Amino acid sequence: MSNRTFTMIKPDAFEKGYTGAILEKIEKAGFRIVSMKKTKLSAEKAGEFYAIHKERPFYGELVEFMSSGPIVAAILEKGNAVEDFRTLIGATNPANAAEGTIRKLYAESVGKNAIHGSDSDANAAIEGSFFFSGMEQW
Ligand code: FUP
Repeated sequence: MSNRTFTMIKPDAFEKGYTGAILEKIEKAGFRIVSMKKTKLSAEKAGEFYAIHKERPFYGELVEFMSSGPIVAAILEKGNAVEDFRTLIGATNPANAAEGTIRKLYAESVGKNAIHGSDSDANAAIEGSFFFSGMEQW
């Protein structure tokens, strides 16, 4: 069971001013913020982050969107972090997301879906290291 995961509040949610509400939901669900920063991805960096999706038809759009504005990146801590956080954010497509989930509340489409959550312990470590370095942070 993992106790850390990685998240990004995506440009759509940041732009609409949902950052505070989303962070409140995350903390109320029992996650502790280990590291957090507001930043902006270059297209190159966004492409690198999502390299696993390079062959998918939506890759170009995804990279363009993720580099279109500020994001908030964070490392979160809680028992069973990866799985519990995926439950909290809901399905990739907000149309399929459960009531009360972050994507149901704040996402507008499958592409502009408000928030990212790592899908495995291994990816949480890789993604966390992409934004944060130093033992005190990860
Ligand atoms: P998730 O793990 O829920 O973030 O979803 P995926 O890893 O399958 O997809 C990563 C990102 O690609 C999504 F957050 C948004 C984007 N995407 C699309 O734009 N269209 C799709 O059909 C699927 C994913």
